[in-house]
Amino acid sequence: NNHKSDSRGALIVLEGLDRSGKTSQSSRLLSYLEGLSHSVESWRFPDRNTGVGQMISSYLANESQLDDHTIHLLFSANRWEKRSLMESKLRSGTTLIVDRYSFSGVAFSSAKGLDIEWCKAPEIGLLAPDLVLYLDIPPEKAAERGGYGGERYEQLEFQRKVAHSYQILRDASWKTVDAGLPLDDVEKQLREMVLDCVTTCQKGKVLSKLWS
Ligand code: 2DT
Repeated sequence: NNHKSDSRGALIVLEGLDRSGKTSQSSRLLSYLEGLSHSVESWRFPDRNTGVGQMISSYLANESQLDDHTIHLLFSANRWEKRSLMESKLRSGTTLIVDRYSFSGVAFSSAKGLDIEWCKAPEIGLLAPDLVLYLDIPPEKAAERGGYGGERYEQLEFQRKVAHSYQILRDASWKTVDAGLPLDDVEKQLREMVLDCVTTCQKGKVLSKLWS
């Protein structure tokens, strides 16, 4: 029996401003780990496929208006509705590469002026990532990259505030990569960090909860 009971997949989160390259790097990391025959899935939040996700999606498209607290709680609910599936995937050995998580929730809502502790509260008890990868890019540089889409939040002035919120949220456990570098260079750095984390979780590492 080569499976220790506590062997599991890794919960790996990518965070960063819009246009920092999270989505490109998520798919590259997925291919990389698949190539090494790891069981791996790529997830993203918001997950727009659920009922809650559809409400979020129409808010982001400016097709509906919601109070800042309300939308914050919907983003959080959207993670809670995936929590048990997330845990069972991880325990069955599947690594999850997640494009945005609770940190986006707190960074974006607190950038609007909501109290940061209030923003963190509904995230308490969600699974804590094993690794947070922060794709670091100055808001001005991100804005130069082929333009934002038309969604709410995709404006330089607001992204500056989000960058500031991320700075407050970041702790020593986060791994920061210079996302202004060419995609291949960023990927190379991320591969190493991710593989390291996957190996640690395979050997058995306690699955913990936010915020810890
Ligand atoms: P994408 O462009 O990555 O789909 O994100 N957001 C995201 C929040 O405000 N709170 C959250 O909890 C999450 C996960 C960031 C859509 C936008 O939604 C924002 C950008």
